[in-house]
Amino acid sequence: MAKIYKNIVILTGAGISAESGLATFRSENGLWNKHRVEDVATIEAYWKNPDYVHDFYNQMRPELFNAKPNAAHLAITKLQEKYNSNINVITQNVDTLHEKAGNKNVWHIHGQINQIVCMNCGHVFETWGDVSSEDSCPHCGISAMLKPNIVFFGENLLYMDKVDELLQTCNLFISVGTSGVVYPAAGFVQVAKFYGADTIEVNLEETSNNYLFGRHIYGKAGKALPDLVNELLEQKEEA
Ligand code: BV8
Repeated sequence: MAKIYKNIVILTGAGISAESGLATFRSENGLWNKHRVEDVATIEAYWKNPDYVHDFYNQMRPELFNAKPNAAHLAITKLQEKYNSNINVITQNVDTLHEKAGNKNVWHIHGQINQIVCMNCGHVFETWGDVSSEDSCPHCGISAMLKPNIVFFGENLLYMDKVDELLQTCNLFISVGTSGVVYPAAGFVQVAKFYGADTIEVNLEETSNNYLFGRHIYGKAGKALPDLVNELLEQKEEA
């Protein structure tokens, strides 16, 4: 009997952007192999050497600005347009490929590369240019307190109230391209399952929390996700 899902949540990680040419974090040539996490992605690293952290993200910004969405991102737009149910994207990615593909309801729980936050007044503004500790906040004017609006290890995630609401009401939870090692995102599947959702993991290979998923689709997201979207749309037709 074909199942129709009223509320769908899609969690994405670096793997969904891999076919757009962006490096993931934990593969052999991943970002974390070239930089120690402790030096660039912790709040302590930022306070110890803000310009070292700014430079890490300044170098990343042009590549992400030029990156193009791939078939996996576009498949989400197709699902949102044709499946006509409540479909939200919770992404750990700081790139804007979901938006470039036309995805709606995108929640960047680890922040965004093109956003800067002032640690003094909390003002968030957008830029694709370089930022340094000399720059001052356009809102409160104070300098040396600007940080990429990216959630470092040891910082709370963004939009967690919305995430809680989505996980408690979703009937289908799909995880795409994440290794499942970073919490609390890696635990979202557990919450969704507890509230009765079906769970599907789409990934290149087995992940750290794959035992939590009801179904696994192994392969590249650029092929596996469009196939899954077509399967869901066909089921909807049959119902
Ligand atoms: C928090 C910012 C509350 C920088 C990131 C001990 C145990 C458990 C948890 C903890 C612990 N000690 C500390 C913690 C909490 C910690 C954590 O989880 N640590 C882990 C590593 C042990 N979490 C936190 O600190 C979080 N905050 O908990 O707040 C708090 C408050 C105060 C004090 C304590 C707690 C903050 C987490 C966010 C950290 N920021 N990045 C940046 O993004 O530049 S994490 C980083 O990892 C990225 O954000 C990234 O999004 C995230 C997850 O990585 P993935 O996206 O999964 O990427 P990865 O490379 O790992 O995997 C890619 C996958 O894709 C692979 O499986 C690959 O096979 C697959 N793939 C590749 N190609 C394809 C593909 N799949 C399909 N198709 C393809 N073509």
